[in-house]
Amino acid sequence: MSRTVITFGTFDVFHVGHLRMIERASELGERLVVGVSADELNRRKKDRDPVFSEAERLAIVGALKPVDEVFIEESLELKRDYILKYSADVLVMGDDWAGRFDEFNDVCEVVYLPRTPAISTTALIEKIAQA
Ligand code: C2G
Repeated sequence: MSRTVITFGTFDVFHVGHLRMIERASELGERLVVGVSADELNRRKKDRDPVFSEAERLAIVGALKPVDEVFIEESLELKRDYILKYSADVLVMGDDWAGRFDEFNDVCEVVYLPRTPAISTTALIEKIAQA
């Protein structure tokens, strides 16, 4: 049976940690759907504007080979609706969110994958600012 995987993220200043997460998520099924955080959601989560707009981040993630479908994630509270809307069998999140989405175990499998060490959007922004 074909399995749909769903994952979420901001994917701002796209880097290899993002890519590895998407590649590993896609290996858990046949179809990968990615929710890209809205600019407004990012402001609420991280207290800053993303470097790239939601339209740009959506275009970058949507162009990746392992990604079948992208959409804008408007709110963290809508996760259950998104899982059901895209008929996801597996929810994949980075382990920085470990345990936070276990409540969706009733509608799909919830998997937390380890983050790639030593790389982050925040660290990249700081490195570029200092260059
Ligand atoms: N990631 C990773 N390794 C890194 C950095 C990020 O594996 N070094 C993963 C994160 O764990 C996440 C994805 O890449 O699964 C996207 O990362 P972010 O853009 O930082 O995602 P975040 O803002 O945490 O958004 O609904 C929840 C969110 O929208 C998650």
